Amino acid sequence: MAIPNISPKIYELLGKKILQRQNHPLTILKNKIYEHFQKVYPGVFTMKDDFPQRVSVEDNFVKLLIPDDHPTRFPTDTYFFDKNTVLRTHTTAHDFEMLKNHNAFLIAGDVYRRDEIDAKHYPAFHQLEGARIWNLESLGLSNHNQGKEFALYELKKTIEGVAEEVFGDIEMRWIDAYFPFTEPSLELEVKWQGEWLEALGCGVYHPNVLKNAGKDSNTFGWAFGFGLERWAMKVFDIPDIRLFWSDDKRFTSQFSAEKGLTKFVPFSKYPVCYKDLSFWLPEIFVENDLFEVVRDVGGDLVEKVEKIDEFEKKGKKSRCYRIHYRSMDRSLSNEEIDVLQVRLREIAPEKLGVVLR
Ligand code: FA5
Ligand code: MG
Repeated sequence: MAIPNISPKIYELLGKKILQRQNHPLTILKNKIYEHFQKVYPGVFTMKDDFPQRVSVEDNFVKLLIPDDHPTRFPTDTYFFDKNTVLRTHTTAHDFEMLKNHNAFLIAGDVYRRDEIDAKHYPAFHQLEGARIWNLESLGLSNHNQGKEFALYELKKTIEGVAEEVFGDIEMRWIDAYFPFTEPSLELEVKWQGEWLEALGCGVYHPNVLKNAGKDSNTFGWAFGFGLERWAMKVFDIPDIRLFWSDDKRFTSQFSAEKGLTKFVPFSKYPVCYKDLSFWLPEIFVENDLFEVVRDVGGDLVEKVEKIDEFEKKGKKSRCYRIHYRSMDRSLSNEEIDVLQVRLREIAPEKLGVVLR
């Protein structure tokens, strides 16, 4: 996959500025979380959500100790403008700028990743980042272990406070996680449609990250990154992540800043249309490349892409993927989907090196 690898579909999303739409559920939720922090920690957190989407590889990866050979560093997973700048893959890229002048902050923004397609995944989503740092001496702590313990306690308490305010009384659990830039690292999962859904990642800043931020060695603290869509799906009962990007009035008209956290009333779903794509694999095949090609052809009509079959014959590998086409706002005709499918069959061999079966 060559650089730059930002497709026209992604460029379209860059201009959507969803967090500036005051009556959009993601903005309503973001404001609710901001208000919670203002109420519980008056004047402590500085809020900023207008950072540019294009960030340096340094800020997004290097200073966060994400190694050169980590998959997220490759154009298979991340959108590159050029070899030194990317579409931010997380809001943590902005921590360095904020840490220059603030000891506690919240950042919200749209982030981009090449990813699978289904009700929970979309190549663009929103994160709400939070962080807080202290100085060991000013808290009367004598070493980093005490700092770590303090920060971890503070972090959990802070997040549980938000969760309680936003979700009320719900089932959730902490699990151990790994991020190169925090130690320890944790994830919070919440129950959604009977399944555990990963709602945020967080942890105690790795000392080298704070060093990269220009802080002295007595500094310590925590950071978190909420997946705003994941929380919003739970809070507003929104069943599909693609709805957040929809301009369908039947969706947008249901939410307002005034009404706050209300439940979404689903409108009837239009029928789904399945089309399969079978092919022999080339030497190197990356699923994310297929997802992107399908998305480029079908846009938001693609509800899901799933692998349904796989076999090997005389050393050749075959796969079959099922593409679920469905529109949010109208019935699709078989002819119209056939046009997309023909187009897909044209460009898949060219872009992916597969041989169609
Ligand atoms: C991160 O992005 C870290 N920057 C979070 C963090 C910040 C950790 C500060 C420590 C300190 P992760 O890739 O797990 O972590 O994403 C964070 C959250 O974003 C996830 O928990 C999930 O809720 C949400 N998320 C991740 N991928 C997607 C996706 N494709 N679609 C929607 N939401 C997603
Ligand atoms: Mg994660």
